[in-house]
Amino acid sequence: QGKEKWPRGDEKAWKDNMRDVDKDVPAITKSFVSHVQTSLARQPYNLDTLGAYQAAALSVRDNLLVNWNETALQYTRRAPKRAYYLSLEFLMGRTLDNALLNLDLKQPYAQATQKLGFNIEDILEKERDAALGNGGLGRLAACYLDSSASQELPVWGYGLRYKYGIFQQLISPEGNQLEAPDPWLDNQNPWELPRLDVAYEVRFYGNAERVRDENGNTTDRAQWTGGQEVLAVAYDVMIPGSYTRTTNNLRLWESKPKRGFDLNSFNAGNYEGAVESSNSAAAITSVLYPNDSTGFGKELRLKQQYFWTAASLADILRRFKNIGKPIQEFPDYVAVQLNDTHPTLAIPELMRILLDDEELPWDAAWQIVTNTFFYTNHTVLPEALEKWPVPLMEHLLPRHMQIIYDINLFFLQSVEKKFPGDRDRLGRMSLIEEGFPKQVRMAFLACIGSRKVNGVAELHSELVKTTILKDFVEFEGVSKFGNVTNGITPRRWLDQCNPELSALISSTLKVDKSVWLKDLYQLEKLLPYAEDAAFREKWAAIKQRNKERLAHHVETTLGLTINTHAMFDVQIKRLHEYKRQTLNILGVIHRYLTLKNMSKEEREKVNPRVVFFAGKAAPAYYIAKLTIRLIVNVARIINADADTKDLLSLYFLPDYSVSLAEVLIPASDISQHISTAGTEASGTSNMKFCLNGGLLLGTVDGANIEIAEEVGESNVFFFGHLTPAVEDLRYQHTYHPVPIEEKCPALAHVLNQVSAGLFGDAEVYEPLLNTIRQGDHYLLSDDFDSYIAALAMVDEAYLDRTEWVKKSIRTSAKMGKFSSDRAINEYAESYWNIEAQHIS
Ligand code: B1H
Repeated sequence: QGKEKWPRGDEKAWKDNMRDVDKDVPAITKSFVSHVQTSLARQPYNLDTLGAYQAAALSVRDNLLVNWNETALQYTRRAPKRAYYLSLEFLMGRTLDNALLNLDLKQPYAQATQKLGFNIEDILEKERDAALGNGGLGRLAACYLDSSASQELPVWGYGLRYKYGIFQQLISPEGNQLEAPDPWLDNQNPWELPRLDVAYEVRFYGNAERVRDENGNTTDRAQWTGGQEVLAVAYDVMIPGSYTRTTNNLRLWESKPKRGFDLNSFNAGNYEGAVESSNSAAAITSVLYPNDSTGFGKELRLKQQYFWTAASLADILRRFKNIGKPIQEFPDYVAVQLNDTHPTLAIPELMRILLDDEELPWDAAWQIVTNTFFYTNHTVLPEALEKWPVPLMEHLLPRHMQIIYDINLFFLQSVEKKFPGDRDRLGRMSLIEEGFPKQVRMAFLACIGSRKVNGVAELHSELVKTTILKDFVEFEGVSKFGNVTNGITPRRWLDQCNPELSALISSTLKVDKSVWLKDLYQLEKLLPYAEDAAFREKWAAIKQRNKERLAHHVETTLGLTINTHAMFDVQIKRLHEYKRQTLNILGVIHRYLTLKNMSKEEREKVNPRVVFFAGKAAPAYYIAKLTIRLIVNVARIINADADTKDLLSLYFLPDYSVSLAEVLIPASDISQHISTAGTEASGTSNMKFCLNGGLLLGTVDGANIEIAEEVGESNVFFFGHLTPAVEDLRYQHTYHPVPIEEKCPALAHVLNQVSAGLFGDAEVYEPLLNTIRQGDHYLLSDDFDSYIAALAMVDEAYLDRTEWVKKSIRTSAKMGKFSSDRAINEYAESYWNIEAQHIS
């Protein structure tokens, strides 16, 4: 180390000319102008703000690359154990602002661009979101990358470079969601580095032939040949840590045809056939599936999963082999986190490599595999548990299907040993679900192939152990099953989205933000300031300006004027029945009807409220789309009602995204997290709102529970039935249904008004209303009255503004636990066994 020979040429000539990170305004100005001149080939007189964004981005990227190269070099030299986060989704949002803040270069960039005639905030607004994810699961992956780099942990992400991210949501005049493609790569992406030299071949279809030994008996090995071969090409995205040199890597794979065209069919004059293989290869990474916990079964999705896990494992294995250690030591150098079951094929794929290529015996291979992988479950909803039809797997991945059968055979033999004669148990635990067709249960495969399994909040991790994986806890012992409560990065979700609050915190604590942003428990020191009237005033004034910023955004994008003196009440998340946006909109209607019935005098005592919704529905999720339509049409009626519009208004903001969340979250007084108890695994936006001083109205579910534990129940608004009651209530609905009129007259009245056409097209909403009238799987009729009561308590509390602001300060002050730094350190220490690497 240090003594090694300089690789080539004159060492001094290299070192004197190596670029360092720009730090001062002159260097930044020079780099910016140089990118305008050469990279963009443009002139000052015709440079628009988009061009300025591109030049700024290219210049920041140069800085990132300096650190990124150095980080990679030092990791290679030290060869520490590394962790890899395999996720089909990375919901990154915008990069420039985050990179400037993490590098502590925002000020000098603002000055440099100012001098050249641009406003940095306008420049930042030109960036398109990188929206390679659906919702919480994808954004969690992005927060974890930020925290890994900030904590100087050697962690890489692996994902897919979708040509189209999550669809763009449009709302038709009738209120229907329409989906348009998101061609996010159209204006070039300065944040990625194509690595055309890093490419792997990935096979699909073909035949798997068991290898026979000299006596003609089949062995554990097989040969997989034929079929289709495509190429996985790497694109690297730099992930800067906050106030550190560490810049990690997110490697995204793009699919390409192995050959541009097939020469044989080309010669035969079959042009279509010649380009066909090229088309289907490119299709693999063309689009992100927009389902978010609903609906599977598409062959192309399974192809995506295998393509990505195969390329990632090949890359990881190649890096491991460069260290020169025996394959048995693989788990000492590599930990792989499976983000949900989507990358579960990595388990049979590593088995295939170890058996067929490395020629290890089965037990040795299985030993390595089960010490390498870790599996995070993100949902216990039965419809979201991945299962793949056996015939499809056999066709697409014949060798992997053999391996899965073998894993299952050995596994069930060991279950049979522990629970002799328990056939029901074998059936329940089999990796193969009986039926037409048979299906592979991916969560079970992920569970038995992993060293540890975790859920994403305390309650959810308990539910994993007591419901979907109960038999596995009994068989493998409870110590394999853990919890890592989710977290969020305070860099993006406080410093970046709420700069004024961040500055107030730094000046009040007299601590530089570089310190408290990486030690979020320090926020506790704000607690005494809840009693300080001058501080409260500043705190409240910042919330007010954030509300005005949101109002301004809505005004400029939608042309709507919003009353910023009203309470801002926000529910933003994917549309899903279990998240119960329907409960919220029916509550809004209830409030509207109540207001309509009030006298003028009574109305004068009412605090005005503005309700915001945003979120996308899966394109084929009919009920979720109907909910959007109802919200939009309720908004149309009540925002136009002169009797009530100053007291209640409602907005559905189209095309929810990370960057829209950054405007909405700091502006909220109260946010809603109202899933049926036991259905929302964690939720992460709840943490974001609270960190920004918004109060929480929610059910006793997911991470809401832990938030209340931290901030105290007096600072949150809880309502609704608890998880243990849910099963019984559902049973009642099915076997002893009580008409809604009897059970919950207030709700029945609201439903009847919708049915009667108060918000237009009466019959259109019947299928949505019937989900409540019949079956009511998500228990709206059970929770409606306590929901309305909780909303009234929120109104009541808001009247005492001093007390409200105290609650707001106390809430934010107690969010230390929810930093993704805490979460990622738990993974690093208790799961992956990796250590921080300081990059000098
Ligand atoms: C979560 C998903 C999910 N749970 C399948 N499950 C998907 C499942 O496209 N798919 O196939 C996409 C997403 N996402 C969310 O994860 C939970 O609902 C949240 O409660 C949780 O906070 C988040 C992060 O753990």
